[in-house]
Amino acid sequence: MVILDSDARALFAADVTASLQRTPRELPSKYFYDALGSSLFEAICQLPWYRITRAESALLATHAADILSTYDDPLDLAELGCGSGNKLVTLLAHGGASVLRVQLIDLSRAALEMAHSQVAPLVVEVVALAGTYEDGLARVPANRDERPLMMLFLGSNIGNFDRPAADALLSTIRRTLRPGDALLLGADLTKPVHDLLLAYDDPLQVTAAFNRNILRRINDELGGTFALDGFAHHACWNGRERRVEMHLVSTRRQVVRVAATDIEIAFESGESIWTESSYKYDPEEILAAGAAAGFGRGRQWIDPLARFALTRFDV
Ligand code: AVJ
Repeated sequence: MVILDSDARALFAADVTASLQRTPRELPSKYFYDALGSSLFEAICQLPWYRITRAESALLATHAADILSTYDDPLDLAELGCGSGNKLVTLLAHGGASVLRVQLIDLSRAALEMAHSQVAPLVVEVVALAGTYEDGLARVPANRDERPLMMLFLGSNIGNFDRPAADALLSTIRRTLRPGDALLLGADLTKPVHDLLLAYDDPLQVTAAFNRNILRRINDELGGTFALDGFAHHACWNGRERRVEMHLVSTRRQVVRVAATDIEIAFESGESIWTESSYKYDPEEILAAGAAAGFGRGRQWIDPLARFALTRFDV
């Protein structure tokens, strides 16, 4: 297993420090995914109120052969943010295509190990890259051969980026690919606000634990002094931006220190840390974003009940 390591802890410390000092205060959502955070996310995927994963897996299982059609000869896959690897297994099991090499990219080593062990028996070779999407995209070309490659960017991970950043990421993906390659993009669609809020503020409070875990992680890895009971999970719909936002709201006046960068932050009661945005899309908007990034017209598979779309863009 190939592991990339830029100085992850130093980057984490610098990002935490800069974003906590911003107005409004923020924390980058990519730091949710340490071993515990990735496990909590896997639990979220099983919640009845969070339908993204089930809807997407069902689309993958039903349409795998169609999604991988046009590939009569062996191909390679690469997945940005593979998590547990469950979706790759679904695609490989139902696709009927011959996949030689799979490149796995994820921030969490625990997730990578799990994905690696699930996917390895089904293909010839697995390359695992621990790092950000940017790290992974920079490495993918060096780890491939002449075979066509399908890049997977699933689970509505694209929803964590604001629209300009999502467009920029799609362009980067497009530039990483070559003619004959493809991108399979999973994106959650706009739906009634009540359904969205239940998905991000579930009655079992698993999402609240997932959200607060970022503070636990700062405490453990950077010498933070966050009181985990001093921050409340809050999810809201921002209709103007068409995104669900997650926040951690300080329940009292309190001072928090982070030893790694020697900062001290005073929170007012009710002051929030914005931890995540999950942008929601319309099907046509996804096609337009792909076209703007330089892809050809996409083919879509939509779950009309859960309101989730898979789109295949060819290069
Ligand atoms: C994995 C980023 C797609 O935004 O829906 C789940 C993460 N956050 N519940 C999402 C998440 C709260 C998820 N993504």
